[in-house]
Amino acid sequence: MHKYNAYRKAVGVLAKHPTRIKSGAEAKKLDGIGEKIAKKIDEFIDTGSLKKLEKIRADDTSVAINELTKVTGIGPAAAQKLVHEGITTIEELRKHPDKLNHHQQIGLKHFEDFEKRIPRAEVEQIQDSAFNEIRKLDDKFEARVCGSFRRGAESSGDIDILLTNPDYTSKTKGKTDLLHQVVKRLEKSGLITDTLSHGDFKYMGVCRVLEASPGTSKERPFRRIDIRLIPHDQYYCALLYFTGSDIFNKNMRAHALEVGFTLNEYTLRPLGSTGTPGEPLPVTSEEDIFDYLGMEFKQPNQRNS
Ligand code: DCP
Ligand code: MG
Ligand code: MN
Repeated sequence: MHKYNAYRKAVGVLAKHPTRIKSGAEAKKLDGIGEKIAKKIDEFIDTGSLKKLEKIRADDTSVAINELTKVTGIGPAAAQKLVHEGITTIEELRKHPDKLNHHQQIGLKHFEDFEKRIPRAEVEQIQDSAFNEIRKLDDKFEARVCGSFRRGAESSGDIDILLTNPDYTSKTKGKTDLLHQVVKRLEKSGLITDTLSHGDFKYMGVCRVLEASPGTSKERPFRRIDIRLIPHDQYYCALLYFTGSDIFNKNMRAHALEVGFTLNEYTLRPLGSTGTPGEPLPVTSEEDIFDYLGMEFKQPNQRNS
């Protein structure tokens, strides 16, 4: 007999039994209950649960969490909360938009598009469109697409733009609205279509360009775009960091510590004898950072691991 049917039959037999069964051995005397099910009954009576069932439940939960965290803005904690509320799939999630914040709602709206890779040629097209607008706003802006694109990838998961301007340095007092100006301009031009989050230095949003081929105006998928405004004096540490890869960064930071420096996305600082970081070192290129650390320079396309 098939396992499923065996369990169904056992359930029926137990349900019909006039008294409460108190052990596997007692149950086994009944028609339709064998050794295996008797053992499960003992396990349940002894421990109050079934290991196998708990494992299936845990596996189902982790599959659901993996699925839901694919939506941008849904982290493991939010996913777990949704699963506890009975939402385990993207399809279910679509029926409950009220349970999501703005970022997550946009993530869900473009779920299928955001799962797609962005071909290199399209990243180039988005780059040209964005840089063209940025330059028109203020030709002192320097902008650069970093991330996997700068490492030479044939396709990328998103578009990471670093932005800097000599008018904005780490010494600049007060608020800067340079990033807000840029985002407004890119919205007006139609490149940026949605915003996930927008601070003074970090923007996360959605963009889209039209098909490049002449004569058609077919729309391409919506794409994730990140823009960061970097103080001019911290540009090269940021460039190094946002070019990645994340693994390369981790290894380089570990090496920096070994040779007495602390490196992050803002600065490179020497560590004193007590381990206290000193003043940021002057850095005017990525090469400078490799030099300070006694490392051979690696081109972006050699930084994939
Ligand atoms: N980064 C990092 N550590 C993280 C996240 C990011 O060092 N935990 C840095 C290195 C990444 C860069 O930021 O290259 C951009 O982050 P992305 O998540 O956009 O990663 P990639 O651009 O490398 O890959 P993808 O093509 O998936 O966007
Ligand atoms: Mg990226
Ligand atoms: Mn990114």
